[in-house]
Amino acid sequence: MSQFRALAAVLRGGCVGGSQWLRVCGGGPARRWVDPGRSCSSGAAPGHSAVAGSSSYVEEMYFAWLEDHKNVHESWDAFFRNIQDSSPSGEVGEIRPSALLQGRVQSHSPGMAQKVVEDHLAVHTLIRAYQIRGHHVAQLDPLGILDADLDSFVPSDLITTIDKLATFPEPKVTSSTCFYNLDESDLDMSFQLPPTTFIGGADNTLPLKEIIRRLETSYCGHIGVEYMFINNVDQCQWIRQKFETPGIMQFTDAEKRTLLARLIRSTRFEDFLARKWSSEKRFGLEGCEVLIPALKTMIDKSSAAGIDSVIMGMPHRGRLNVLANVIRKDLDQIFCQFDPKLEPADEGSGDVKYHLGMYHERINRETDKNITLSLMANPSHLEAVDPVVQGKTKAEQFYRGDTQGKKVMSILIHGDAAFAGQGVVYETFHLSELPSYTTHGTIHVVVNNQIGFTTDPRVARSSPYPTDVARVVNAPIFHVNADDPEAVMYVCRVAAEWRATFNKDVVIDLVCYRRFGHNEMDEPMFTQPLMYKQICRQEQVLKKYSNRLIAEGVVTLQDFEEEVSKYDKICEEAYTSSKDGKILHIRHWLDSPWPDFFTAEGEPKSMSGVSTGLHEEVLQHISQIASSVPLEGFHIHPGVSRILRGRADLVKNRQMDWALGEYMAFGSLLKDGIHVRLSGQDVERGTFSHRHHVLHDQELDKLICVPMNHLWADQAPYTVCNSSLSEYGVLGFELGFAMASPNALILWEAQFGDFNNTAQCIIDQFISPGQAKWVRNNGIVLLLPHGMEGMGPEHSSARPERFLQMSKDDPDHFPVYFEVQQLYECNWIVVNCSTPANYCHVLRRQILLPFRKPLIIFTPKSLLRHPDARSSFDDLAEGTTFKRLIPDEGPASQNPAQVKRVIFCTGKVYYELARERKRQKLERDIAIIRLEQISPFPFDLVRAEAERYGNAELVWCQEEHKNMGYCDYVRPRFLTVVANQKPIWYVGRDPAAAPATGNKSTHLNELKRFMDTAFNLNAFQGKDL
Ligand SMILES: Cc1ncc(C[n+]2csc(CCOP(=O)(O)OP(=O)(O)O)c2C)c(N)n1
Ligand SMILES: [Mg+2]
Repeated sequence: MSQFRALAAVLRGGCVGGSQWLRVCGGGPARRWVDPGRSCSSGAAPGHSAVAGSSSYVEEMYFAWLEDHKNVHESWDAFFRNIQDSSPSGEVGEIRPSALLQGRVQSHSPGMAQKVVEDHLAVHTLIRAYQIRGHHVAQLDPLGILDADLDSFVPSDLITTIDKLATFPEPKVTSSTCFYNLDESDLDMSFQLPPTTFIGGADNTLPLKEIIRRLETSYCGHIGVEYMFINNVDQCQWIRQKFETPGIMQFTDAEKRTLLARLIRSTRFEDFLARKWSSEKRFGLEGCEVLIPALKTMIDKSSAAGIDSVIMGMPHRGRLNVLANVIRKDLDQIFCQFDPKLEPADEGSGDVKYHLGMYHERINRETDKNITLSLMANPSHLEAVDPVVQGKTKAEQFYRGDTQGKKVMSILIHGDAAFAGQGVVYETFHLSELPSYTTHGTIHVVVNNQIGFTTDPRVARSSPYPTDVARVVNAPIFHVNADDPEAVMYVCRVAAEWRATFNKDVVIDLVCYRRFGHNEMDEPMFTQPLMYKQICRQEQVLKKYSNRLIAEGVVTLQDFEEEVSKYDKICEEAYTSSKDGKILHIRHWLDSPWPDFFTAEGEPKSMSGVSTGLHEEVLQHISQIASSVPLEGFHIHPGVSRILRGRADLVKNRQMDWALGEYMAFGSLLKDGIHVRLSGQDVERGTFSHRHHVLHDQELDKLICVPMNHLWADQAPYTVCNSSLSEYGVLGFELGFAMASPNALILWEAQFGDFNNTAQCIIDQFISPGQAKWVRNNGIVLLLPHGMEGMGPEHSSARPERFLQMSKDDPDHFPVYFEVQQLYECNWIVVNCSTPANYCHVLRRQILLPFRKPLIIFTPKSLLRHPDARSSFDDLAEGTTFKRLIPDEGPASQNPAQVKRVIFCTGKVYYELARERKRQKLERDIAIIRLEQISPFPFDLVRAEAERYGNAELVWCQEEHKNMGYCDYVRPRFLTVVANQKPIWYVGRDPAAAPATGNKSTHLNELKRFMDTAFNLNAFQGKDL
């Protein structure tokens, strides 16, 4: 708009900025720089500074224009046209333009020329205002009663209707008209359009009336486009082009018929369920039936763009409909879920029908290409599945080498209240652009029924729209009225194209309504009486759209009715055959099958024990890489160099510390083609600076070296990635990643185990019960730094008690089989390893097992560098395995009958106990036994030890407080082991509310007190059981 400012100044007799070179803004893409001294044929715009004081220049332009309008720049053309149009005689050809200008200025109104400029400025501002705020007045609510942005205010810089502007008499009175100083006499005036709009189509100028009309059509109809916050000009232009270009929203008759057919399926499916099972909860889609054709459109367009796998996550609402009509699950399998007499055939507790997942490969009818659709099983916990879907998508992309998301993509469906309210949505958005977490664009669809259970949006969120969270990642947001199916299909098309073009997230806000209560049994009139009075009057979208297509002649009433009865018949037939099913196979609802890993029946291929030992050469090779820099000329930090030298010294003695033990596990699995991925906050270096899996060149920015990827020529890739500062989102993501393949070791490390509780939902709803609910295995590993080291209440405890409380092994039952069978039956494995070798074994076992279980490892902090917490290479040699329990191997074990006390413990406290025992010279009297695998409980090995030390009293010692740690879990199991014939005494900290004291000396006093008890052989004499 600089030319207008310049001209305004010129016409006011001033000069602009003294610049000799002004940018020519008008006129579309052919932008040029012009020399002010050049002749008119250069086509300089009217804002040119050379105009200053030079009426002859204007005249030159004018005469050139009279000869042929194309002789001058289009902005001059518009300028002269305006003057001509507003000339009283209309005979401008006979007068000099300067006189004309002066004439206008003098005879009409002194500011007329200036007004021309100001009006142009105003029009440009107006266009921009619509682009930014048009969505606020878009007609988004199908019910016509609520404002989608929770505000009925019309932004003062929008005109909104031509009528409104044109009917205001002079002087202009309203804020909207005053804002621009435009009035009805301006409506027919033509204005130059800036290059930042496409409303002109092929025209560069348009009358104001038409400008407003087109802006209203583009921005204030049934689609509200929110995108002007995006800080990328090309992306903004792309969106403008998609929504502003006149007539761009076109559908062929065939497309309209397909849309109608899909709407019929969506609507009649819900009607059918309602008819057959009127008192069953199904969380129907009524009021947003358009979701089905919407998803199908996105999938069609994405398939056309090359996508062949779509992974979806969604909540309860409309889920059965999506399974039936998008994924195309057999209808009889859906209907048989409603049969209360159905017996479950698979082990596990199963889940309600609107939580189950599904995986299906089919031909996309629109593109004739194969496409795999999966809907992830999810808990009731709204939005919790979002990061899980992203992780699974990322993994599929990774394993297929789809580095740009051109083959695999995700679609997430949300409820309006949950999308706005749940923090995990934000956490998931923040993963969307991170290199190791991006899925290269997700299409989000919000089923915005303007209610959450019984709660109105105005009390459920502070943002205007439920979708505002997406703005943080510059995702465009398309709000659309769900009762206009074509508008919905159009935004779906654009969303799919956006994702294919920019590989970034996009949000569709499907503004709809919920025809019934939260579920079919609920009475919505209790809480939303007016809304539901309107809903009662609201015609079904299918009816509205079919009437429209019949009126347009696209289909006949007979066609429509035939299509409806065809689908009704399909439903009836499926209903009949569903009655034959007597058994419910949850296996048929698996979202992530691993067909090659299990037998055809889904069983492990073998149940034999696993040998996790390693060849000496493998140990030597890995340790050599772990203690060196495999890249020539790489400059590492002297501190890191010292650490690597320390490792080399250990290796010379065939010894390893914790970091080396981990190296051995990862390195050896990589050798066998197992992908290893370690993710979490600061994992690359390691919170405790022990790991250093990524070396940073000290002289070249961003030059890094990952030695683990230099182990073998044909090794699997190693991914180690510092995550965003999130637990819920990132753990969910890694859990999803681990679903994609059994041949990968996926680990998430908490910075401190204490922080795992912000991911509690993923642990409680997915990791612990995942297999029981959804019959799918998952081998995710949680590394949770844990230990009472005087670091205060938030840096001490990974809360072992919580994991153990959720372990399903029966405390009162002594199992028959151990090792593999016991692991097969558990819901997860909980370990606290005390040696690097055992840590390495348990990680290797995780992959060598013929099935997958989540593995929770309480990992050490001070032990990382403890001189006693080391292992010999011999502990990892061929033939060695993971030790579920480490017996005492000192003097006590040589004469067990003499032993007076056996202290069972786990983890770091072992080293404190061993030191104190030595100090008190009680090595013959007291045996110390380490439980390395806490759950499932090694009943067999504990019994062997208890029997071996038959005369000794049994003690459980832990450093945690009595109401925490392992005590409540192990005590009943010990009693089962000794058949309740002996007590198991507790030694440890007293009960407490916080996991640890914040006071260092209190910490040490507590330690001393329980150590004293542990080695006081009279401590329990005379005490009751
Ligand atoms: C994390 C979580 N908190 C609370 C609930 C209980 N709840 C179930 S549905 C619902 C309302 C959801 O509203 P919305 O997200 O708008 O979806 P709609 O049911 O309207 O489709 C609530 C609060 C839940 N399932 N999950
Ligand atoms: Mg809702």
